[in-house]
Formats: sequence, structure tokens, C-alpha cells
Amino acid sequence: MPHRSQKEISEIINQFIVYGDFLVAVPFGCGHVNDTYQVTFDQGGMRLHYTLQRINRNVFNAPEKVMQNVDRVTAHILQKIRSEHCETRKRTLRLLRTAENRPFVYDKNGDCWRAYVFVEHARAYEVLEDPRQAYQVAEGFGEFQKNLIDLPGPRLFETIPDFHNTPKRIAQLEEAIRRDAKGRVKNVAKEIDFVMNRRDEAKVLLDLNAEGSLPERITHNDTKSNNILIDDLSGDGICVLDLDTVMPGLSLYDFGDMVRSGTNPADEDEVELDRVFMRMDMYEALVRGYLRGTGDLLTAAEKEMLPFAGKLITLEIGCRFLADYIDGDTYFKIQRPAQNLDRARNQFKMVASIEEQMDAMKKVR
Ligand code: GN1
Ligand code: MG
Repeated sequence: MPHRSQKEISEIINQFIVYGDFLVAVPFGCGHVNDTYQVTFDQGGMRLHYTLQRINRNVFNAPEKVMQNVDRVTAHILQKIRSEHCETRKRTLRLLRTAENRPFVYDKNGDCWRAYVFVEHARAYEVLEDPRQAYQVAEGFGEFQKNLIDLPGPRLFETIPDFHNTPKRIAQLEEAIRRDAKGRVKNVAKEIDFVMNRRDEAKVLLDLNAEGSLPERITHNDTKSNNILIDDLSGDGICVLDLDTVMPGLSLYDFGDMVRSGTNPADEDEVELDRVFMRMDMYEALVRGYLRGTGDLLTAAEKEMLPFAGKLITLEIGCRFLADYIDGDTYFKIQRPAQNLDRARNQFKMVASIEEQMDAMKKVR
């Protein structure tokens, strides 16, 4: 992340209404796209934390529309949470606002920033530890989807069009192969074959949507396990994060990405591929949690396609990592060379593991 001085950061966050004095900002979290800081303020001797984020302009070219979506979604969920009585308080991201009542500011470089109240005593897990956590993650994302079923107002803005259009993602991979901008295609013949052998399946969900079997819903679209906070004390999933891609989509996109990220016992960029596989007990917990969280929302066709969605979205994200490796790492942040290739191989190992266990996955109800 480009270095920002404490002074720059304090000037940015002080444009929001925050009581107290800026103490310090530190880089926070493991997102591959935006830059995130935890900021500490002193308020009358109390230390308060906020999350400050710079929206990645390469990825989101209409940041104000992103913020309009996030504002609508968080306000709606807040109202739902307030009307519920639950033991562990569910939470939603809460946006800070400027004196002009805007939930974002621009810096002198033209970058768009937003700030949230930091949720204490909870954390996000890169790798889920046990089926209970998997259940909580899936229930949380499921509930999130259910809460948005009656979001008033116009259709949400598509912050990244065709985000989960798998055939287009494969076409983008093919363009990257054709460009071969960094001469890397020669390193990845096996990986390219792996994708192309499965390309016929890429359009299955879109076809079912087009023929009316899978409904459009408001979905999160980035439901990896570290995009939900788990309460330190209760172990419950309490707050959904990373709302930039909340937009119209298919429920199966959300479930699929949970399978990709939530059943893998290793990190997304683990290179020791023996450690990478689909954990069946975690899959079962995801299904149970998701069915619980969504209540009576899902149709029979949606339920039927849950295992396939796990495979497809894992393949799709693998394609994106592979295309970015070939392009020279222009989209996903990397901390070491070839990390996007490692990520891609890891995803393809997950796809193969899902394929091996597909029959058993189909039996989980
Ligand atoms: C990105 O921002 P982050 O790290 O939560 C990406 C997702 C990928 C994910 C893979 C806007 O999510 O689509 O599935 O990396 N987000 C965007 O880890 O592209
Ligand atoms: Mg994230």
C-alpha cells in the first residue's frame, strides 16, 4: 500500500464528524483490493477505534455510487437489527459522516475514503477453525441476504458489472493469454488447460437465471470467510464486512464463495497443495448455516445447485487470479512474486477436491 503519513491520514479522517483527538493510524486487515487502516482517537481519556478505507479506484470507478449502495444497505440492516431481540447483538457497519452529511471524502489525489465505527471484541478469520465457525459464517451471510429482501428504493447500482459472470471471466483470461504482457503464459499451460477443460460448465447458473429458474436477489458477492466478524466471546457471526460488491446477483454466488474460502483448511495462497482440499464437515456446516440464515428464502432450484456453485465460483476466482498473474499483477495486491499464480493453483486444487467429493456433497440437505 502506498505510504500515507500520519498527518495525511489524520487530515482525511478529521473531515468526518469524530469527537476527540487523532492518536495514530495503523494498516489493518488482509483485503486484496482497498487500503484499510485502524485509527485510534482519544475522546476524554477513552480510546476509540475507527476503520478508515481508501476505495481502490482501479477496481471501483464510481466510488460515490458504491457509497450510495453501502449507505442504503447499512441503514436498512441497522433498522432490522434494532427491531430484533437477540442474545448476541448483531451489528452492521456504521458509516461516519461529514458535516455536510456525506459518508465519504476525497483526498488531494482524488482518492475516495470512508470511515466506519470499529467493531470491538470480534475478529475475521482467514481460515475457519471448525464447523461451528463455518455454520456461523454461513448463517450470517444468509441472514444478510434475507435482511435485504425488502430493501426499499431502486435496484442497487452494479458496482462491478458482470462480477460473477464466469464465461466473461474466462474470456478475460483468454484475452490475458493473448496479450501475454509479461511473457508468463509459458509457465501456466497446465493451469490454462484445467480451466478450458471446464469451460462448458461456466454458463450453467447464468442459463438457469435467464430461463427463470434462479431469481435475482441482492447478494454480497464477496463472501469469503474473512468478510464476516465472529464475536470473541460468543463465537457468533455478528457483522458482515466489505460491502462494496453488494448488488444484484444470485444467492449461489454467495454460497459458492463460502465453499471456496470456508472449507479450505489452508490459506488461499498456500503452496503446499497437499494441505488444500474441501473439508466435508465444513461443507455440511455451511449448508446448515446458510439454510438457517436464509430461512424460507431459497427455492428448490437454488438448493439443488449449492454444491455446483461451490465448484463454479472456486473455478471463477481461480481464473481471475491466473489472469492477473499473466497480466503482471495489476488487480490483486501481492506480497511476493507469483503469489497470484500460487492463489490460482490453490483454487484449482480446491476445484479438483470438490469434484472428487461432488456425489457426497449432493447428498447434504
Ligand atoms: C477480493 O477485497 P477482498 O480481498 O475481500 C475480491 C474478491 C475475491 C477475493 C479473493 C472487489 O476480495 O472478488 O474473491 O479478493 N474483491 C474484488 O480473495 O475484486
Ligand atoms: Mg475483505
